[in-house]
Amino acid sequence: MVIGTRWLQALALLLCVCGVRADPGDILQVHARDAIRLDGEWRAIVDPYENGYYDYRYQPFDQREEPPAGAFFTDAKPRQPWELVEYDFDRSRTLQVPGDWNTQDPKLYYYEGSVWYRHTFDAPARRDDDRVFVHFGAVNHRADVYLNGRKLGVHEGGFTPFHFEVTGRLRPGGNSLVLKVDNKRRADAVPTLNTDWWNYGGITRPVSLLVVPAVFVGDYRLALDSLDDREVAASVQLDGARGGEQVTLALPELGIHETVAADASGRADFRFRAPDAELWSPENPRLYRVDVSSGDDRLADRVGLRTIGTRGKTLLLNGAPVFLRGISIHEEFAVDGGGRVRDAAQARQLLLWAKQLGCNFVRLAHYPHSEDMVRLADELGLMVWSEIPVYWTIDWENESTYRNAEAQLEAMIRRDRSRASVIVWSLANETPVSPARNRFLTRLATAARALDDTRLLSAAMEKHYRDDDPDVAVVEDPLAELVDLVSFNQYIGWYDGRPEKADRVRWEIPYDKPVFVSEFGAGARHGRHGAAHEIWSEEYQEDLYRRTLPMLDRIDGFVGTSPWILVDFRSPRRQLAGIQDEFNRKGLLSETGERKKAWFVLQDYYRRKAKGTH
Ligand code: GCB
Repeated sequence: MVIGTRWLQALALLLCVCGVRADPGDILQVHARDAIRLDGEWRAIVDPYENGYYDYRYQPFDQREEPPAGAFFTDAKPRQPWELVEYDFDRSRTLQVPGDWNTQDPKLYYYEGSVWYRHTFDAPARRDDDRVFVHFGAVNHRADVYLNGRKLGVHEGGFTPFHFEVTGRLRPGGNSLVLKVDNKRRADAVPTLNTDWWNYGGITRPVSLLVVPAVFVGDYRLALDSLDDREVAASVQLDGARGGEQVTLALPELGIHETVAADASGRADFRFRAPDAELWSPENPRLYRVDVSSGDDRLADRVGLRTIGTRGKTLLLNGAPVFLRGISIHEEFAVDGGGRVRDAAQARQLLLWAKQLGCNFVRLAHYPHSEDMVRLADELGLMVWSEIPVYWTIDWENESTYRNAEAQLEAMIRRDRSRASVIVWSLANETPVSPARNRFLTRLATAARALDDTRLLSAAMEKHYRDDDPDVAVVEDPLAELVDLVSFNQYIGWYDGRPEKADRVRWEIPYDKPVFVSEFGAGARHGRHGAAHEIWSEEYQEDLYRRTLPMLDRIDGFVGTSPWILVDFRSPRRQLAGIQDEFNRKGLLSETGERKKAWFVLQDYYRRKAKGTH
């Protein structure tokens, strides 16, 4: 988006703030391009009073025609010896990007507020017509972004990518990119005030510059459309196109090379057969190289081909019944005292643990994880559930909250809809049934299907007990009508009675759809031993797993589970000293990767499921 005039800039700003989208111009699939990474040490100023943003009457500096030097985004220096400028990025501390701030400095551990980040860089080499974008993998939660003192826009939502076009705004050297990053929780945000995970602030995923031709591939998607005749459907969206441009899509290993002319909107649709293609599956995560090009622009990607669907209560991968041997994962890696996953190596370690457990499926909770995670899942052969942080008590009546949720859903789906690993988009987690919530989630479901009708929709729902029989658990929710996979979380033996209760509960789930148990679990401190009835002992957690798994096997239409959770994770809600110490202890691994006894129970169950002996 090139912003030519102040007026347009003001309008764009308004749109950004209200609409939550950073930029209508598209540049997706950045992993398939050469990018210039701006990662490393950035200068940072911690600004709890937002002194660099508001004047002393609490009026924002960035609404002024000529912001004063005191506005931090001007990245100013005194021009005269007597000039008062009360900050200096060059003398300020540094923070690592990508990275959360909480685990980089003990003083920032609990911090929720604004931090200014600044990075300087030279303009990349480009030809006359080339366009330049700055792309952010994720910033939690709100980012106000400025380049050379001018506002590029605002983005809200802590786990999805966004970008701005900066063509014509760069100086040859010494460009100043400034972000005000604010992770204050808000009742009307998504997620809302209350969550059971750490609210890591910062620029948590990579920042890159992308140089592309005037007309470039903004987005593309590709998926196996029909199993029987191995028909593949793909579409490419050019940005800056007038129509008529040639677009080529090739899968060289399959001998496919197709060229189509773009329509007036820059879109080119492809449909072809790939009779020799091997299908992607956890047992054989075959990926094929895909080259997409138009004019001088080219993307190089790798994709898997598979189908996912349901028939009655059966889940079908590539047309055959499949059982999801899953585990839930938070995007956190605290082995070395860190917090939010910082790089692909940490993401890989989490997924390798899941593989060691015998999983073929991971639930990436409770927000979109990094693109690395999903791409590694493609490579390692793990099916993925991906979700947005519509968690617990969202402000259901608030239209801007809805738009925020939908923007996050759209960004998640558009980023990952060519990933074979992703089989489920999930809309919500444990949300209380009400007419307003049902309307909100119905709209989200419609939006999700319009963006991608090749995957399953789900949501983690809840159960209740039948009034006339407390041993009969029922899953009934208007949301179940909207989704393809009926999923629910249940904590029998932890929040709900003792583990023995699992031995007698029966289930009533009145939908002709597959059933997935998206959470169960119990807390245990690694190394704490005791009898099976002693809470927090490894034996308690082990006993709960031993009793829960057979109970789940008794559910009609049960197609898999993702117990809570792979690794202990930080949560401000977990305050029991000596046991929790601000960690949710339901991990099968401690935060440093040590196995608890329940790990082996689940591993054994999954071995038997994999062999089909269960
Ligand atoms: C849940 C939530 C999850 C929590 C978990 C727990 O139902 O979905 O985010 O962390 O329970 O441990 O209470």
